[in-house]
Amino acid sequence: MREGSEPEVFLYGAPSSLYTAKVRAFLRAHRIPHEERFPSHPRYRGAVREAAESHRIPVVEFPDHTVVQDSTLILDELERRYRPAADLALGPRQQLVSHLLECVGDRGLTKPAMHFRWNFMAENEAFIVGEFGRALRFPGPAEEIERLGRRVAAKMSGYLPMLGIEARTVPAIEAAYAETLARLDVLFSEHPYVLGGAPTRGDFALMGPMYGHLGRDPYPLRLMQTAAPLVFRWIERVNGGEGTGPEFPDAAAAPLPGDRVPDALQDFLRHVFATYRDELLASAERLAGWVAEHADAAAGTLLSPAGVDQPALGPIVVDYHGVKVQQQAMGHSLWVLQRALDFTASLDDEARRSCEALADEVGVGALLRLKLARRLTRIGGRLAVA
Ligand SMILES: N[C@@H](CCC(=O)N[C@@H](CS)C(=O)NCC(=O)O)C(=O)O
Repeated sequence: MREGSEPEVFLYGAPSSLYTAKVRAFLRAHRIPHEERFPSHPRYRGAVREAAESHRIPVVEFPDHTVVQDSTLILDELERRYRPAADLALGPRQQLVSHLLECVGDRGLTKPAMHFRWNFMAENEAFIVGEFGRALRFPGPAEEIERLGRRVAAKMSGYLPMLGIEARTVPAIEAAYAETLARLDVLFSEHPYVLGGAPTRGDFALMGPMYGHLGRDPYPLRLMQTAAPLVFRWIERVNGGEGTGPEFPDAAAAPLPGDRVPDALQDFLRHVFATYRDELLASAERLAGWVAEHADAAAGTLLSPAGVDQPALGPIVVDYHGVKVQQQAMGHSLWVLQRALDFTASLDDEARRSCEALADEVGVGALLRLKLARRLTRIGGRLAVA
């Protein structure tokens, strides 16, 4: 926070939370005066959680009492209020990339993020249990922090099967993540940020998994520092609001000119979407199944059973780098994807052709030509058909 300035944003979240990392990165990179608070804060318990209509973090409250949950909607609101010059300067292809990276940050790297957190307990357990406990009760007696931390840890680690993370799939998850790190390391050896010399929305989205879990839990942090030191430095640069940093003294502090998308970033997207594309396409089929079964669902009909804000839409089988993975279809991720589809549809012919050519290049052409069986919306923090 700028010294002596009043907070302009209150961020309710936790250091170990994936989606909080995305919002925090925006606030830090843009040096916006803010105050981060735990969900144990009395204001959260007393008013903010109810206003957010969600039990999830991050939640942001502005001094005018606007409260927003969902990291994607929070970044929309922050962009509306702060109008970041770098994002406004992006060309259509670069904007498409920002949307694709928002999809990646949503669920495209969840498998390595959850695997490297929960399947390396010898290194991670004390840290992560403590982190969860402190978010709920700090300061407090050590036993109480541990008891609360273990309770949250049991819930979160329980998500592994529905994400398709099991002994049989772990080798593919680890091999794919090694490739992810390698491709990002090349990217950040050439550019300070994903699209050049200034951080943009894609950087923030990627910070969710790459920092929130993979860049600070003990085991994956060591892995990143040893296998991909330039990815680690990118994290420091974004969170520190470092600008182009000492590595790139000559880089212009702006996105690349001419709507250029670095080859190394295209390589990274091609790699992640080689499987994430199929997860999304299979999820879209599940949505189509739901729509067929609820042919007369009025606009506003919730897709989730009571109490479920981000519904799983049923089991899917996906080819994940050569291994068949059984997991749940992801309703919320289709809502994030819909934003990319809306963006492409809003373009004039020339820009759309250029974006579609890029999409084909990185293997997401079919995804961007997808028509969801119904438009999705969010009502009271829950997923619904529009
Ligand atoms: N789509 C939401 C996801 C937020 C989310 O799932 N946050 C996690 C912490 S990183 C959470 O609150 N989980 C609670 C739960 O799974 O019950 C966003 O982008 O903000």
